[in-house]
Amino acid sequence: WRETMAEGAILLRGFALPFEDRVLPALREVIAQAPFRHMVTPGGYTMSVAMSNCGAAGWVTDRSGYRYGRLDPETGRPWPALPSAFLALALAAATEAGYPDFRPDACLINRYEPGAKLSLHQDKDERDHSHPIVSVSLGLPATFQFGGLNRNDPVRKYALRHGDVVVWGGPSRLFYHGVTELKDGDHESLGRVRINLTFRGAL
Ligand code: MD3
Ligand code: FE
Repeated sequence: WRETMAEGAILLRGFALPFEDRVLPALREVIAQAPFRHMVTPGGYTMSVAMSNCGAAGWVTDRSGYRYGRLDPETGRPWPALPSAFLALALAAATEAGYPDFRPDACLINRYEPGAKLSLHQDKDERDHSHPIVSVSLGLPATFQFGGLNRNDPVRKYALRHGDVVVWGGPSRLFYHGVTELKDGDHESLGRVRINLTFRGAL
């Protein structure tokens, strides 16, 4: 159940399953306070993935660029706090992968409906790239792809399923990655969506 995808990238199959009873209700509470929205890229495209955030800071994009901010631009209020169930899951996964000191302050929540995708990109809006990133997949399965440090490096594909967790640190932290168009399906607890929680040390 523990697989190395690349140097520093560890896939923990099903690691989130024991946390699901606490994580799913907490997710619903966060979304009630900070609803999913389709953000616009600096290039003017509306993203097919709907997003929200919790934690001290949230990742946002609009015509002026990508950044982390303490306020939800839709409501003008601070992002909801990181639920204790989210924090417990992120810390347990990071510890399992060899990062016992991980202290996430931002959790991006991505919602994929059938057809939604995330093009190949790097995560580099965080201040300190020495922190790992912990990613939790929930709901419908997705095809995740990742390459290397250059956009044209060859990509490898992985199926990420409900409950899978990936911890990205070290050399893999800045690898290009993305998610191919979500296929339709029906997940027993989440329905026709995939949710991804991405925990980061952003500030
Ligand atoms: C590899 N999200 O929000 S999570 C993102 O499934 C993002 O929603 C995807 O990429 C999703 O930025 C992928 C897995 C992931 C997250 C961060 C990474 C893979 C990564 C950072 C470096 C390398
Ligand atoms: Fe990313």
